Amino acid sequence: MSAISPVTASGTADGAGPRSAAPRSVALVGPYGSGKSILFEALLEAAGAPAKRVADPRNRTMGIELRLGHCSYLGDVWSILDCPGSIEFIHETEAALAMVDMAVVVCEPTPSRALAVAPLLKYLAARGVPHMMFINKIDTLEGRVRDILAALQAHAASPLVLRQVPMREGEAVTGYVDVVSENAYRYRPGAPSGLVQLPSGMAERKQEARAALAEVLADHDDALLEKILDDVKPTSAEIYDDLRKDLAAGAVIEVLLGAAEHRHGVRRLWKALRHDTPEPAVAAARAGVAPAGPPLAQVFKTVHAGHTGKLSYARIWRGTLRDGAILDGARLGGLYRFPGGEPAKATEAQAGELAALARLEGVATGATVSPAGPAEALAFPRPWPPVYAQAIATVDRKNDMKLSGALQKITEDDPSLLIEQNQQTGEMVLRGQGEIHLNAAIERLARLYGLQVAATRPQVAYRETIRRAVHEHARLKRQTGGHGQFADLKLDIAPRARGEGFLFIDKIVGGVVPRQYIPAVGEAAEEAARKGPHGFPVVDIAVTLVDGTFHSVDSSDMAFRSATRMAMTEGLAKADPVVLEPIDHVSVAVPNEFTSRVQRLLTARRGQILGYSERPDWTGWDEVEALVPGAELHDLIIELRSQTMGLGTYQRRFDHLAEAPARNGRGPA
Ligand SMILES: Nc1nc2c(ncn2[C@@H]2O[C@H](COP(=O)(O)OP(=O)(O)O)[C@@H](O)[C@H]2O)c(=O)[nH]1
Ligand SMILES: [Mg+2]
Repeated sequence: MSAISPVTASGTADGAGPRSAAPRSVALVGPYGSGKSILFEALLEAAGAPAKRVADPRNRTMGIELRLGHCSYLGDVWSILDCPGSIEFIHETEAALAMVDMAVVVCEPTPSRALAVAPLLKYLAARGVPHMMFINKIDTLEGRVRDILAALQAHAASPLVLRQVPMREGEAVTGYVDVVSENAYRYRPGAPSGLVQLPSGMAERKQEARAALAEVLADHDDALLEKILDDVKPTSAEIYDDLRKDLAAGAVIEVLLGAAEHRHGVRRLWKALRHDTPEPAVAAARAGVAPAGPPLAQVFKTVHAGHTGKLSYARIWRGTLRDGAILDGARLGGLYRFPGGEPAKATEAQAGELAALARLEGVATGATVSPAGPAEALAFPRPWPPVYAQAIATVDRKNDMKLSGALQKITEDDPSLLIEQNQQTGEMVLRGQGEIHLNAAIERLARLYGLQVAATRPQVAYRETIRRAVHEHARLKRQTGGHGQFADLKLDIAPRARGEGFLFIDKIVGGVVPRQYIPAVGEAAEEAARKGPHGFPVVDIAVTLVDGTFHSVDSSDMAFRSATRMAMTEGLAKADPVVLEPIDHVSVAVPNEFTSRVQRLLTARRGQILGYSERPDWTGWDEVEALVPGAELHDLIIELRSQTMGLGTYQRRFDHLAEAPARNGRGPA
């Protein structure tokens, strides 16, 4: 058992209220570089469970690793998740958010960076996950907090309420005034902030913030509203109570300030978490977990670590899970908590906690498990549509059989990866959220399954067609030894409209080609169309058998097939063949300040802009629609992200085939 054990908590001096003794879970989310990992470390440190700094600097800089930490703060047990900031691992973050009781959105103290948290705020509001905001790096604050708040508010569905007013000396933020308790605190290096006298000149700003907070809360509290109308000052207890209820209901978003790196505002955040994070039963109800029943856990992330083997990170939704339990037919081979962010064996984990379950072979990410046998299934966030693809092939072809099994496993671990065997190109295509995401998957294939794979740009599924009708005569006459081969036929090969497909028409009259050979002609014509003069499948043609002759002894199915092939090969080459390329309907979502840039970007990729409109329910965002050749989409997401602060996303679907621009008269450009 780790050092953590739940204890009944009692109220503390500030904002005392009913307190939870049940373990709770919180996720730190926010854009890359906003300071989540440092805040994670600071929270653990303040709770007496100091975390090691992430050893691998790449993990820190790329923000691709989800990290779990456990601690107890003032007697309450907490599981804390440091979520990846990289958009390519957004599915992990969304999965984590479905598992926690509270989310802390960490953001930069700059109005222009507010846009970066918009997608998260949308997601949290849509999923009903209670959340607060932590404006980090307050030591670098240049403008006014109210301007940051206004910028953030534009992307939030509920009112933001400021819990702290910064105290400044010159430009520097030296502390804060707590809007509810009305106490002033000065930041102290390496120590909790100290209570100080309210600086002169701050009374007005504090009053203003408090009135603004009370006004928002009064929207859901008639008694409070009456007090405000009667000019009676609401008590702190009333405000604390309302704030907790409204926050849990998603009706307000409280905003805290701090500097994780300097450990400023960390205890204030802890107290807010402790006071305002709902009971674990609330998240369980949101997830659709029935309140009564056997212990139940849900896996939200799967990793394969060196010495611990497969680890399934899970939320315990109900009851207590014990090491050694039989889950889904597999014996639980260890249970880990992460005091200070490092794995430590535990004997059990309780409802409300996040824990890592070891060696649950065959249990996929998103699955539920219960020691009582097959568990009730629960919803799990759907991955975003893939935006990036690579064709992969084993370096050593004899590993091909092993590859499909391994791919199956890695998609079980990470549902945001998709595998597709392309029928036309024969390639195995791996799809996901970007280069880093796919490289991580390829690295797992090597590390876990010993598979070296080469990744290449996937081939485009080109087709071809003809632009001119031709009449072709083919005559097969062979005399070898005894039996000869004879077939003679005339085909009309003509273009059809786009999308009409292949058609074979039999116009033989008077039995000049006997009935029994005609199906062979039709089949051979269709087969011959599978590879046209440019090497691609030929589509949208009509082949008409108009005439022919036969020999009563030497004619056969085989002879007519051969003659058909000859006629098709010759005929298609003369029929002005042209390569067709797939054109996709692409819908790009971006903040509207990037709309015209995106239009230029798509145009440069031979896109035809269809128009743009406001993104439904996304104030300040547009959706640009265009028809773009599939050949131009391979790295679209990379350029799109680099031009839109990483915020642009797109969806695509096949729309139609169109003539590809010729290169030297042949083949796709
Ligand atoms: N000035 C300042 N920098 C900070 C603060 N917190 C984090 N940083 C810096 O912001 C950068 C990103 O921090 P990190 O925790 O890795 O961000 P993450 O990507 O959100 O996990 C690092 O260089 C930190 O040193 C802070 O409170 N003040
Ligand atoms: Mg990080």
